[in-house]
Amino acid sequence: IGSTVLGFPRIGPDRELKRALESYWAGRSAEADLREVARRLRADTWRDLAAAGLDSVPGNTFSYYDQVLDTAVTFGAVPSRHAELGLSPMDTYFAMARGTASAPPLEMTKWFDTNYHYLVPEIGPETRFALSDRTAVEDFREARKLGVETRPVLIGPLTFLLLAKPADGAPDDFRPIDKLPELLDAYEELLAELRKAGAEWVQLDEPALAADRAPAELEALRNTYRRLGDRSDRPKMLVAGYFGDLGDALPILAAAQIEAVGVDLVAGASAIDRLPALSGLRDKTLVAGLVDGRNVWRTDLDRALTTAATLLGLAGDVAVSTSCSLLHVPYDVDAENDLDPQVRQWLAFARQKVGEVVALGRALRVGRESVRGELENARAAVASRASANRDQRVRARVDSLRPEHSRRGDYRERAEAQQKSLRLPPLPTTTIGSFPQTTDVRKARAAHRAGRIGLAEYQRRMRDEIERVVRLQEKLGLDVLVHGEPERNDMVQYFAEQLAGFATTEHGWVQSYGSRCVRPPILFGDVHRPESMTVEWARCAQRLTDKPVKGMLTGPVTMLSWSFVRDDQPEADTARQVALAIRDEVRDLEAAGIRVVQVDEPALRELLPLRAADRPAYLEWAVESFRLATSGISDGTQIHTHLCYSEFGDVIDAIVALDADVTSIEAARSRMEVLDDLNAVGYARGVGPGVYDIHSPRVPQPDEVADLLRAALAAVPAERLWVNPDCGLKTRDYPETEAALSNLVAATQRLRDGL
Ligand code: THG
Ligand code: ZN
Repeated sequence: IGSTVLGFPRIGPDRELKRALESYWAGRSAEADLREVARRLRADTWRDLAAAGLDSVPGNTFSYYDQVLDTAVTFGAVPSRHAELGLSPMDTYFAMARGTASAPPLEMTKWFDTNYHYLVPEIGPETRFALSDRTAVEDFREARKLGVETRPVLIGPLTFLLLAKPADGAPDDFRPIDKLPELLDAYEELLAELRKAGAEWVQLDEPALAADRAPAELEALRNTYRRLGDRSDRPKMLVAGYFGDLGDALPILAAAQIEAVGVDLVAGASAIDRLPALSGLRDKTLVAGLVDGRNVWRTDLDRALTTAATLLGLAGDVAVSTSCSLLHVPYDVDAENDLDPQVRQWLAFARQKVGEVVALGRALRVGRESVRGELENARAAVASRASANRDQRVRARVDSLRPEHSRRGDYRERAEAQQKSLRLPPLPTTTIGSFPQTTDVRKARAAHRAGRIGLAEYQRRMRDEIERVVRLQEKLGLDVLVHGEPERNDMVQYFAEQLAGFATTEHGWVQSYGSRCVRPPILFGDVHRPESMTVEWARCAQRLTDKPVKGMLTGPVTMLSWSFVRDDQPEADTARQVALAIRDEVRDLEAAGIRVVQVDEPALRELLPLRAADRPAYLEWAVESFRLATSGISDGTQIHTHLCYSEFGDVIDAIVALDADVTSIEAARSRMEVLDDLNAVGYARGVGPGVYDIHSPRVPQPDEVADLLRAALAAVPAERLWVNPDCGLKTRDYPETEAALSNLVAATQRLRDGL
């Protein structure tokens, strides 16, 4: 295999696929146009990867939407509600991804602990697996025609089934993994076709092995690769496990009848010590994931070579690779024009990482001398990064922290002081923060960014918008108002642009799901807040009204989770620095007369480690950093937090430990059941279970909202129950927002009258 990468971005260096998809969905272009854009993206990727000097180029890394969805379609796992629509294959695929008026889409959820989201296959006892789509084979032939021999990448059968959920109506004891033997029939057929088409290698991705696996699942792993391995009419198999140490699955793979094992030596560096004991590796290729596939730092090539050298005797052959697919990083640092040259020198995006893998492979095969220049440049970058980034004032401040900095007064006293200051009615109403972003607002932001309007004109337009939003909330009769966030695009990006220690990119797009992308900021150094970030906007809103205006901030865990974070110190230390910057902002808001501050942590659950053993340590720093950010104020200032989900599961105790005065959560879809979950763990603070789903354009009727509130009142007393939508309103229109909020207030009033 030599040098390779496990996968590559596919949205296009200029987000060509995003535009082609959205134009097709809007009916502005034909299927053939979309296919042509896709064909070009694939061809460019193969050509670039081959030209860069990779010994083995991954194939089948393209997807119109999601690789898990592709796998479901490949093996015929199309739910009947989508199959029965009678659409073309392409439109059936998009119906599964996005739904239609009559058929809801597959559920979407996070791909392990990354920020990528996949579609959850629905598997029931009736699912009939069969090789139904031959895209993987066609992709191989297409590349070969262009002169590139690829190694088709497939999701492994075990990971596919472990990520699936039982279809509606499946018996309670049914598990998708029960269908493994039938699925393997279809995999065997695909492997045989790939072999027939001429594929020498195939890559089967099994990242599910980086999470805790039950003994029966490990047994299924053994059986899977015994069965597939036994076939003679198949390509050689590389089974790649990534996103962590494979734990008990590693010896099983080492002993399996496969030709190569891929290990993630970045997220799972602990595996290195266990490799020498695995004699099964002696006749296999060890594909060493030495280049971080999901962060943006340039690799310390000397260190990687040292690691590679220790591996040489342990396996039949050692190949150099990325730790995981490069799907999770942007295309090209060279596309950035405004990056600080020093920071730029520390970075490697997908294209640069391909170069690193090639250099490492050459150093191993031909000798270090053959890549002397690359090694020297990398060494200089590593040295520069190690000597920069130290802000002694930030470090001294973190070092001086004591436990009392993360503690607030007794909740009952806080609640009393807050009620005295805020004088809220029972069942106070509020929103989560953002109001619809009108075209005028977007235009003003873009014009300011491009220098077409000056700061004063920009601020005037934003203030006008804030005034409009405040007046609207007063008219609707809401109790705790917000300024509406017209000045913000992405919340993490907004704060990153203002904090020292963060860089933002122009073109650093990473696919989040389907056609949607984010540009994660790069947290490269010690973080502090040179100036207040939100105070002027909040003050502007508070001046307009006697009602309390809520200040809106993003919490430290979410800032980390949605950024590329430095890897030269523990995340806990980085989180503390970010927390202190937010703490300064919370205090400045309080000093400016803002009596309610919301610190959102929608990503609290997202960073949860894949292995249960690692979770307590994570939750400890996550909770501590939130408390550090929110404890620098008087009892009378009310702290809210917002979490974008309702199934707390593993984080419910942490939510109690955050010690926020009010927590708003998603609940409309789970019919207030989350309140019982919170009661069960002794949560006794304010809670705002979302009473309507902002992800849908549907306007809830007052009766509906009143019913939900009645259900909520059965679990939470009126003094603690807040009334709010379940998330920000940024993506909605004004007409529906006004109607929904008006109904929300009317329903609340009805319940208040009955108290
Ligand atoms: N911000 C950041 N990361 C995130 C989210 C976020 N990760 C998790 C979650 N939210 C992902 N959800 C979305 C939802 C919408 C979009 C992207 C991720 C989206 N993006 C625009 C697009 O692709 O057209 C671009 C947005 C922009 O201009 O910045 O709609 O909220 N950091
Ligand atoms: Zn939310």
